[in-house]
Amino acid sequence: MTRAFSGIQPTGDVHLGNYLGAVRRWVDDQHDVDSIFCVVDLHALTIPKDPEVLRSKTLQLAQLLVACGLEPETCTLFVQSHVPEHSGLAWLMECTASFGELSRMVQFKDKSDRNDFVSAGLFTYPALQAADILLYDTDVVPVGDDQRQHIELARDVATRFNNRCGSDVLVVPEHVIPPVGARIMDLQNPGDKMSKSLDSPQGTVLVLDDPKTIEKKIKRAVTDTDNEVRFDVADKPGVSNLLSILGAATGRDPEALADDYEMYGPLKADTAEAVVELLRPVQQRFADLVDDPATTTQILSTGAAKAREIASATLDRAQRAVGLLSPS
Ligand code: AQP
Repeated sequence: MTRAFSGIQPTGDVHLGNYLGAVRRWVDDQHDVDSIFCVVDLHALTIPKDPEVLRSKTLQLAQLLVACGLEPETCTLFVQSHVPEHSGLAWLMECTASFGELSRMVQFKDKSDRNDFVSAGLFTYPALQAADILLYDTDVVPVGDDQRQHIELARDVATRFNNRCGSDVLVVPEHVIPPVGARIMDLQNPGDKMSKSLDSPQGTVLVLDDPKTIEKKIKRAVTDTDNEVRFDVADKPGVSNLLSILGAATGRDPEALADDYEMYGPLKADTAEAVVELLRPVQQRFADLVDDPATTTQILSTGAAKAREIASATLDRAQRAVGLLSPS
């Protein structure tokens, strides 16, 4: 069976971009592929965090993923730091990726420009991400468009490792990026992608925003003055973003949807309504789960044990292949 692996950082509140670009497809495909999903808390450390906030965001994110529809009896859901093999393989990947490759990562450039303190971990984190993926003999990595470059790096690093060690030690994965919703943009700055760590509360629709807030944010989305509804990302980024959101929420083609509208008002109203309806069941399930942390903690513990079985075999194989002496 094809194996899928993907992760999400507990760096803030999950937004509509995370949901449409990644999480919803994890949920939709979990019965068709062997699915492994991870709350990547080690990645969240690349930018300093309050320890208490990180701990509670990690649990809350796991609860939200279950509320989104991940079924613990169907897929494997765990927290990255509960499986120490991630750090073990990351070192081998850091020693396989080149300084030049890591320097070319667009996310590193963006995030290092936005932060006063730039950790070494922020620079090397694509190598940890490669390790996350490669530990599970992953065939496909369902992600949003912003992760394309990192998955390419994981492929290059796996191929180089295999070439150096003279065998097929690591499976070279493919990324899977959705045709619609792969890059949801900030509603106030449609030139920037919607992001957890960008300080743009009015431009970011959170999965747990109440219906009135969602409606307000979408109705105030930046468009332009000519009132022509057309899907044209370069010329009309704000309008195209709304069409993408509506298309992703309703399963329709954003370009075709444009023909249904002559003015921005109705487009915004329909987009807001579609998003509210899409998120309503998630919010209801989350409300049931949030006061019962023990259930999610148990799910994560079972998930980590399942994940470790696969991860420890891969790490051992990679360590032997690279020339590390076996302890026994
Ligand atoms: N705007 C987006 N549109 C579509 N997909 C998106 N993803 C993120 N932003 C968008 C996808 O969500 C998954 C989880 O993302 P992540 O937690 O690994 O972090 P990220 O990609 O760096 O996204 P954020 O929300 O902007 O977080 P911060 O601000 O912490 O970096 C990934 O599959 C991603 O592609």
